[in-house]
Amino acid sequence: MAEVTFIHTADLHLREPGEEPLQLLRWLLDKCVEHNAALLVAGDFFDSEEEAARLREKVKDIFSQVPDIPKFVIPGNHDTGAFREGIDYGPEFYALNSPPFSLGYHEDVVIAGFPFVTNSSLRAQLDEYRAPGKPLIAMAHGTYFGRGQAAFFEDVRERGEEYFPIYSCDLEDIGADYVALGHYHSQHASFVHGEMVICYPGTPVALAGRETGIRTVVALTVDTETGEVDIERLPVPVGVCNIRENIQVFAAEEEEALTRLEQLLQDRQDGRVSLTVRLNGTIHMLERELNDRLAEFREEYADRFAKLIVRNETVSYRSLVDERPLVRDFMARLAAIEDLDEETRARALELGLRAFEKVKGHAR
Ligand SMILES: [Mn+2]
Repeated sequence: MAEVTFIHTADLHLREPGEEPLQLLRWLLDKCVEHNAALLVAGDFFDSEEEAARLREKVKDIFSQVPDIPKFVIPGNHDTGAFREGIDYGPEFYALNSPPFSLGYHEDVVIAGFPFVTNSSLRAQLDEYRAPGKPLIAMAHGTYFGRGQAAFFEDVRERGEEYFPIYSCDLEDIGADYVALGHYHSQHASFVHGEMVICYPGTPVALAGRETGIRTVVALTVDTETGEVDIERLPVPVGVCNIRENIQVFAAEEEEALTRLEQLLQDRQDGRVSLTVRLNGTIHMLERELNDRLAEFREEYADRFAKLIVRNETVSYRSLVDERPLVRDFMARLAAIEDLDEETRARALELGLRAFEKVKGHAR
């Protein structure tokens, strides 16, 4: 059994200033050495062509330190012109940058790179395409449109960038074993379509708050006899990651929610994590009292995170609960219902309290 390994990432958006981008690049290449893998960058290696010009010498130096590692890169919408012929990024660097597609080779695996083209689509670049043989990896930088896959489209729309649509039928025509995509930033997403493994690795370092969760790159192995692909996510030890959590609060059980908050702060404490916690639901406690308690947590935990935000988005129903026995009875009954998940219970209480408030002043 012969296996060939690659490390797949995309959307590094390298830019000056700072050491972080170069640290990321060094780490990536170290991983390639460790896994005896070739590097695949599925677009937007640089944040812009200007940044590419600024960073070129430094990137070339880092690449040249691992002259034996093959590096396959396609341009994305941010760095379309950064890999024009003649630009030297050192040995074993392959820019698959000639539209409609360019081929690269590593051991027995063929890499078909579809460079980003403005106002185009993957379909438009398949006219002259004939499957170049197997096993095959396809690389493209664009937006996958598929049933139940609205997240990719939403992410690109939020950033207001071009789509470069990719449909599953286009990928079927390409017939790859692995499809290395880029352009979707938010998080890692991989799925199987027919015989293909399709993967967006997400940005390796969070560039914006909407990119949540731990950042990873993908190590994939291709079995050159069967075409079978295995993927593994490698956590990136550089940069900050954004974690968002919600805590549901149930009126008169605030202490329980605060215990969960404390547990969360302990579990998540990490100098590289930017944590946002939202408290939703209903409270009986005075709002000021809850805010004071949250301020204490912030004070205690703030320096254990890259950034810590704790938001009180609860609604107080103190007087309603205190003045109306019927409301307390309703709450007790709701609390007594077994096998009701916490979010549903909190939501039911919220709706119930809102309704009680509306009829306030009417017959008791
Ligand atoms: Mn992009």
